[in-house]
Amino acid sequence: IHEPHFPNSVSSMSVDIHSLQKQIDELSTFSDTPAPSVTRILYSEKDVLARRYVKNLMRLSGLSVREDFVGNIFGLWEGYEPELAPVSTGSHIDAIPYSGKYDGVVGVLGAIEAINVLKRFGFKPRRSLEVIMFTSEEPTRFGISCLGSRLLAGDEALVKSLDRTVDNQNVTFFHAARSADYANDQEELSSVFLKEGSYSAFVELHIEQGPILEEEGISIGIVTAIAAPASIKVDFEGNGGHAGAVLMPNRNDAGLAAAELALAVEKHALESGSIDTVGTVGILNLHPGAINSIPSKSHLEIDTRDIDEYRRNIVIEKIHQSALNISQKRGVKLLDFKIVNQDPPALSEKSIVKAMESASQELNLTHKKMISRAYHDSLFMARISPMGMIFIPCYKGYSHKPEEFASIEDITNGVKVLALTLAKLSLH
Ligand code: HGY
Ligand code: MN
Ligand code: MN
Ligand code: MN
Repeated sequence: IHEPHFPNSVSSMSVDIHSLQKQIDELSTFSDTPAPSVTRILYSEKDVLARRYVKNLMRLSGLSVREDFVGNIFGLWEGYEPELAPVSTGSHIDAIPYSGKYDGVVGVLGAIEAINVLKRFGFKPRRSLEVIMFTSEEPTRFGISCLGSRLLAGDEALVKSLDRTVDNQNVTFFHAARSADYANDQEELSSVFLKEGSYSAFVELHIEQGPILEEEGISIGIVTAIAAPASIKVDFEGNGGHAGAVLMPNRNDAGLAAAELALAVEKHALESGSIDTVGTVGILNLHPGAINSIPSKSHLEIDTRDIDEYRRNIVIEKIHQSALNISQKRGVKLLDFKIVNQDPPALSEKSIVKAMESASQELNLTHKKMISRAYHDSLFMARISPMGMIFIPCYKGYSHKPEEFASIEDITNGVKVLALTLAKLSLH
């Protein structure tokens, strides 16, 4: 009979911080932009190299490794009751252009190290433990955020839409997936869907990507909810023409329509009635992009979020209304207003929040409950499994830029809380 093997003197759990730091640094070298920035795009040559690096680390930790058709990578440590639903943990390693080396990576390399910590300790998992590296949490290449975890959670409409999705070099999704040895068709993609109950719990370790923990000198964030993200693609079309010859009253400038809509996004977010509403126009392209040619086409992509889904949806409505008014007023055609995703928020499972809190307590780490304003793979794993997230502080809350930084002490604290939380959930 297996009495629970439990790390009783948790303080002696040891994290190999030098190897972990070295791995974070090595992984960051698989990048399409020069250090200290990191750019690692779905199915690119650097992404494939980074995947190989992670699979190798999983194998070195004695995990049995498998991949699904969209490229989610799983590393399993079988428990002594392998028929029970496993406990899973993980995050992503893809990186948006010119970003940092900790976003997502801490939750993948840190999860593998958490397994090493438990093995070093002689812990025997009851429920198997599975580390997941999710494919493409960032929307960079095909405009879809959390592609891997959305598919694990099951999304037929997404599989269909991928069949006609191309990136900005006009490469189709399936051509890119095939080039990285993953899915060839929709049927293989649908085989990725997981059944409800596949996991008894999912826990993600991630940098906060906000300033609160550092400002308040708190070591661990216990996430209680993840904000509701949405993204919209908009295309305007006007007549364009010669910048010198066309007089102002005769213009229908698609560039100015986009600029006015971008300001409207800011206005609607500011006037939502809550500080929790945000709106960003991170992509704004003008065609033909010549100084002396009036933009005949404009393409903008809008990211808007809120912890309150209803309030966020009102902002989306107002943005749509503004786009129609601007096109009317300026005689510019609104070619397309496409809501790419409009996701509900997710709540963490109470029992997992408790496990993370008691793990922090037992490790004598200060901690606080908080919401995540960034989205994560946890947002979609919450659709098929009880979910929890552990935050660690990051320098000035910087993220999605090369100055992103988390100290090895904070990463070590996060790994220990993750290891102890996984141990508790595995014995549950
Ligand atoms: O944008 C986000 O919230 C995530 O970091 N990709
Ligand atoms: Mn035993
Ligand atoms: Mn990110
Ligand atoms: Mn992330």
